[in-house]
Amino acid sequence: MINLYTWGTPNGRKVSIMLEECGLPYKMHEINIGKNDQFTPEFLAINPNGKIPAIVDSDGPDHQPISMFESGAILVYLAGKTGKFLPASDRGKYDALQWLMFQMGGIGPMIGQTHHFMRAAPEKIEYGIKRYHSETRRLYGVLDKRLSTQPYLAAGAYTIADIATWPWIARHEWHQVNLAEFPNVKRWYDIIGKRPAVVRGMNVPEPKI
Ligand SMILES: N[C@@H](CCC(=O)N[C@@H](CS)C(=O)NCC(=O)O)C(=O)O
Repeated sequence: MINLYTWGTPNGRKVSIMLEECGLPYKMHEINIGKNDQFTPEFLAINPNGKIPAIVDSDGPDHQPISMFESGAILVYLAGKTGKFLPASDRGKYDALQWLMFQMGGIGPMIGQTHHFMRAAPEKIEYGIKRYHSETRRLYGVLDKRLSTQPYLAAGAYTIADIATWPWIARHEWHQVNLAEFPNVKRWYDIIGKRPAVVRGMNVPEPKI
């Protein structure tokens, strides 16, 4: 059984989408980051970095338990466990991994900063808003160009690179990007958004009104 420690954020939903896509049974534990649940000793024992998502798989390598943090590493782990969503060929695998790293090092942190400066910061700091919004738009441009020649981000197939990126693009209204300006991203976004596992994974945990 896999225990998933998560909250309703793009990084958390990457993992719930992957678990749903792989058809792996899991038990979800809500870590309310607004209430600082991520800093309890019990959770820090699983992720010393104090951030969601994390998993504990009772049936890890050699059938021994394993705990994992960092959403990208968790996706690679689950792809290895199931043989799904990471191409078997070296060329396909490295292509998927480079786009996964592009998400982990670019899309996630930069859009995260855009959300912070646009929505969370107690004062509206023009410099921060401009800096991260223009970087966000630049990253959308990279995605759009890539998706103008490819159906998915990597290896001609739906992979963990798409699973990692999609929940961030799902927050396009938060970071004030009009998808109509990035038609290839929009096509990709619409197709993936119809996958039943994506719909289910985006409801973990159920959004609270
Ligand atoms: N690189 C990490 C980032 C994780 C992350 O930033 N998680 C956020 C929610 S999306 C969090 O737990 N924030 C709580 C905090 O920073 O205290 C990953 O991809 O797993």
